[in-house]
Amino acid sequence: MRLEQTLFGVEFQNPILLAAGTCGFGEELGGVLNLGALGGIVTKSVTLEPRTGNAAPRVVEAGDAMLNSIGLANPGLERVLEEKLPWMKEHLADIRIFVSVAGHTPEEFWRIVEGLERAGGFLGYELNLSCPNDTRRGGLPFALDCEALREVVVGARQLTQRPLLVKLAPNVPDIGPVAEAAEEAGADGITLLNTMPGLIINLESKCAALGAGSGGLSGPALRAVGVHAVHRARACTTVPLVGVGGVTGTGDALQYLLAGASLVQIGTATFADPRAAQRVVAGIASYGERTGLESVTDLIGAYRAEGDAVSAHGGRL
Ligand code: RRO
Repeated sequence: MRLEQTLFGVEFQNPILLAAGTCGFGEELGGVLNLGALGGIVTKSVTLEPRTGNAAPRVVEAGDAMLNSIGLANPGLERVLEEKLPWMKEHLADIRIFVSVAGHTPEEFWRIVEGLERAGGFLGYELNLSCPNDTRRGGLPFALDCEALREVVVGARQLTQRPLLVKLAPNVPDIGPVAEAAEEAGADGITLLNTMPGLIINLESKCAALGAGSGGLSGPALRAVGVHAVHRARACTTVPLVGVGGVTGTGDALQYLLAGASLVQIGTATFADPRAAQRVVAGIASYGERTGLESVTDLIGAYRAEGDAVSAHGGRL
């Protein structure tokens, strides 16, 4: 089975990417897995200024999930331009790189995109409008408010010809209209989903297990939420979708493809097994051989929804 596909005008050698926040800028993982064997990576979210992040502990296990409050720790735009992008340009030339961008205001997003535009070493952007750990001053993440989302995306669209992904949040009543708003505002692709707000309380101290209090839940517990979101977004939009949430094995990635995702990101699983993404690429290839498919694109959106119940909002559940 051919794993390659052309998206956003370029070829992806396979549909598996590492998710934002789980691979830094690639350097840290280079020694333990062959990044060149993947479809691509999404960098840690970049902010205008460097951020040291939230109080420790920043990550705790939660049964079938993980809760994090990293707090956007990153070196900031200038060091990304000076150090990270040149490194990626030299070492990761064969894979597709999206730079994740985060800010408190629309202007911050735009200034980062403007700053990055003069650099090489990456394909496009993933606008992180959905971080649960860095809500903009007094407000909600942009992805919880379609008008706020629209403003950021429309402005960013005017600044770049590069592919623009928009990353959405799980905690909305219906992801369909949010995905529609992202497409209408100029997104070339939509990433579904970021982590889900969560809280773990330590029974001894009666304090939060995370230093910052609440955090974002990820891992297998979130997979069905992500697959459903991709299916729902597929019904409402035409741009390529990128599925993320709870992929640990081949079958999980296949579900996202069947639901309509063209690309699949692996995040939390990499912490337990740095080679998880490589394993999934090999697993998809052998699934294709076993089932006699010609191309991975034959799988995308092949979910048979005929028997689904119809939901209250008129879409299929
Ligand atoms: O850095 C974080 O705390 C973080 C980010 Br930017 C995000 O988008 N999602 C998440 O779960 N954590």
